Amino acid sequence: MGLLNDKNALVFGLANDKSIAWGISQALHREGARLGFSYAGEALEKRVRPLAAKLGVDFVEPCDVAHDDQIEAVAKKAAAHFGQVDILVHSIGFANRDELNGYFYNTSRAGFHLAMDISVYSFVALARAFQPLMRKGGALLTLTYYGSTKVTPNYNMMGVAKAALEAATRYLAADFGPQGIRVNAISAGPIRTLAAMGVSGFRDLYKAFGDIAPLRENVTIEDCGNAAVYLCSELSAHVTGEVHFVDSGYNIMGVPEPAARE
Ligand code: NAD
Ligand code: 0WE
Repeated sequence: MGLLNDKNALVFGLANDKSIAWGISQALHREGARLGFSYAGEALEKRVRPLAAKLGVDFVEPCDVAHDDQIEAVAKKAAAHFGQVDILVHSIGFANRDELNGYFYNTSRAGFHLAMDISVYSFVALARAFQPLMRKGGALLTLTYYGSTKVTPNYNMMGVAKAALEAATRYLAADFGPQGIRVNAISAGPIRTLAAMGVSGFRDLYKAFGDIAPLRENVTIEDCGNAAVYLCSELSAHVTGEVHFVDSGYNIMGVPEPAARE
């Protein structure tokens, strides 16, 4: 018996087998959920289709979340395919590369808008579009990062966007609560995904994390998957509006242990 038997789950943000969305998809599948995937655009289809095949997923639809009509279209297709949706996973974040370097005050107006649109508004828009398909016991889940509350060099505009995403999680939780639908976020430690690669300073940050975190280990997409099972199943009934850290305890540290600094 899986923890998610008879549940339909839609996952947004799958790019490849390194994606946090892939770790989450595998865990939801393991627990018996029926899955659907949505990917950003044409270029990713050839990566996402083989992953879908591995889990027997036959709902694979494009959706660039920058466009309301594409969000509407995927919701309509999901209604026809699944009838009802129990779980929606939002694993999407984007800022222009220019916005992830140097001084935060150099963030352009257009860059600010883009990062907020793709990384924050899309969660709100998806929640609204899928609300008619969701039922009591449903769950919405998004992915955030510690740079939302503590300054992380170069994370810049994404930190501001994640702060807004965490606030949006709380407001959505209040909106959806009366319908018995919960809304939570996983705050994951640094993971070597497509979105993290080539980011300046990521290597050093990734290494330092494993030295400083209480558990002295980096986190994996499988860890995120297991936390997602908890947050999307009855195991977390009455937990909503939360930011749940999957970070080896990194966020509790004020100052690194002397031994970890060597
Ligand atoms: P990833 O590159 O595998 O996933 C990011 C996804 O966002 C991709 O699938 C990409 O196609 C999608 N995306 C970007 N623009 C889009 C658009 N306009 N429409 C639809 N989809 C779009 O990287 P990831 O690290 O798995 O990122 C997933 C989430 O996890 C993001 O919200 C990220 O901020 C968050 N996160 C990542 C880390 C990390 O260290 N990797 C840590 C904490 C949180
Ligand atoms: O949220 C993220 C990734 C965010 C991200 C990354 C990119 C790189 C490529 C958003 N947009 C883009 N746009 C691109 O063109 N993480 C939590 C991973 C991450 O990214 C960082 C980090 C960490 C950690 C960027 C700077 C500093 C630390």
